[in-house]
Amino acid sequence: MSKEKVFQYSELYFLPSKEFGGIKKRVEDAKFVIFGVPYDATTTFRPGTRFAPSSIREASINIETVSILTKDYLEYVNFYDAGDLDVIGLDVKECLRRITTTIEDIVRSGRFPIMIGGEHTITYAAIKALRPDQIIIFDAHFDLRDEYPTGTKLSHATVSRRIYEDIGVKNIVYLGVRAWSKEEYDFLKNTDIHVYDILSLKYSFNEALNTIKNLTRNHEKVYISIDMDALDPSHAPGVSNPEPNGIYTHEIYPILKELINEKLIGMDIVEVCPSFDNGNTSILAAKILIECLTLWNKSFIDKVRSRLIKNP
Ligand SMILES: [Mn+2]
Repeated sequence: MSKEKVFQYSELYFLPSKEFGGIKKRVEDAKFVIFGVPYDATTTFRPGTRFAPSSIREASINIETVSILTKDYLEYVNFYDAGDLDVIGLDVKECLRRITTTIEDIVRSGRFPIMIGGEHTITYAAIKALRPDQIIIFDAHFDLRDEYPTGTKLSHATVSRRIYEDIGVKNIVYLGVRAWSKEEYDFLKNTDIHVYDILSLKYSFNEALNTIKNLTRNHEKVYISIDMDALDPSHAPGVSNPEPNGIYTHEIYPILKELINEKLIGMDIVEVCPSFDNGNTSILAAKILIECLTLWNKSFIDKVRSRLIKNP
């Protein structure tokens, strides 16, 4: 007997389920698969990003599911929230191995992964599985140290260095960076890594947006990683390593609108730290995910529509 038949008169008495947006869908129908990675074992400053997936889900069921960029509703997007990976307490290599295997499964089934962290280290595993030809990273930091702390090669502060050197994805674009070490700066000088520093975003926003528009043009497989500390601490206070003078909420929306198209093959949102949040960071992360999902979904619909117009 189906659940609908059992709860014929009382169905409305139940709280929304804990899936993202409170929306329960069949995995068979899904184009996108969301999963959480509650992992923060290499965190060096404010701990607690392991609590972000459930906190962001909680936020998502208490806000409206409408996207202000597309005017679409999350309910119309075919996504499936698979829950969280069992990674708390694992050694970092095993955690990353589980993520890579999970994403390979999602891709093999013809779907797109969306990962909710957890600390930024988890992006490494997604890149390993997906092998994009371009990575766009929103971050206050480069995460390009060779070791951090000394002797540690794989951590939240070295993740992009490992992606660049070990996986070999060289086309990295940074948005919102405003804090680095001399070692990272010296390393950057000998690479083609592209940086839109925060001052160009802040003071020449329209110019920066115009160049951002063309960023994905020559690429086929794009991955986007959003470290919530890219945003200003006044907008996103609950992160592990806050850094003043960041991107404002009204600035990230038009940027996402330019970047999210049918070339996107996966994305993550990381570094929300509920233990240091007043609640706003989880809500903003949930809202950004709603905007991203509806934009991404719309890009596929637009592509099919333009094909139909060409070949009716
Ligand atoms: Mn960061």
